[in-house]
Amino acid sequence: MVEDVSDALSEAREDVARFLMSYKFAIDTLMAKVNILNEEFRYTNDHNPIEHVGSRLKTPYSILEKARRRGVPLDLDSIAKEILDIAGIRVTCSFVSDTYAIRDMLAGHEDIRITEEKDYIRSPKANGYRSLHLLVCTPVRMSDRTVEVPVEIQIRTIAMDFWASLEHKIYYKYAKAVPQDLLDELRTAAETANRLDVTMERLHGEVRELGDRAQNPLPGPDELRRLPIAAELLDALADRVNSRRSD
Ligand code: 0O2
Repeated sequence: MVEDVSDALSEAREDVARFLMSYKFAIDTLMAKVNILNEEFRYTNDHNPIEHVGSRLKTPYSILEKARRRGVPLDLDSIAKEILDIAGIRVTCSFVSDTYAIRDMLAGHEDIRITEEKDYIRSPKANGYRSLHLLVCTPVRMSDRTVEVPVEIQIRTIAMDFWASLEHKIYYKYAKAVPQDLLDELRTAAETANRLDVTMERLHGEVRELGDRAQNPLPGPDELRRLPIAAELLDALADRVNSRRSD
């Protein structure tokens, strides 16, 4: 009897380990893709949109807790169908426009299928939370089969990440019962973080424009003359000036 229970337990532990393994491999697969983007930008572009990349695999305890909270039956098939953020990746970007650029780059991968997008940047949560959430599916090749594994990708700016990390800590410190005045301050802080993002994006655009101008200064008169349309215009102008002079 004791042996039966012990066998059943070790079998269940093995099932859970195998179940979680596919999520870990999905994270590894996607992290490799994001890291390639990161390296590529670091070496070949003047601006790297990626500041930081992290990942996490939900713990069995956290998965069970979420399943119980959501009323999901506690078997692996139901959990696989209903709990879609067992694997998570977070990409922290410099600017808001970078978050969408990263989304588009990921969407361009043939083995990344975006199944859901929650844009909490354009439509922030009531508490002020902002982030772009993508639910994606990616194939993972195991020894005997290929499985499609869901991964939640959160893409946000440094300012959004700073706010979310602190809000998360406060939320847990107060065991999810945060006093109203603190909630109000958090909302105000989220608005401040948003203003910071807007300002940094504008400054980034201005600096970029200055850089472009330094590299491609406005054409001088000789260069202008070489452009057919400009030469035509200059000739027409010269004709007009000459005809005025002779009047
Ligand atoms: P962890 O430890 O970060 O994974 P639910 O998953 O039930 O909360 P939903 O609608 O399935 O709700 O997911 P949603 O809205 O896409 O958010 C899921 C994840 O986004 C959360 O995962 C957080 O990481 C993050 N998030 C969402 N809202 C907030 C928020 O108000 N504040 C902060 N700091 N983070 C948020 P987990 O599982 O809660 O936590």
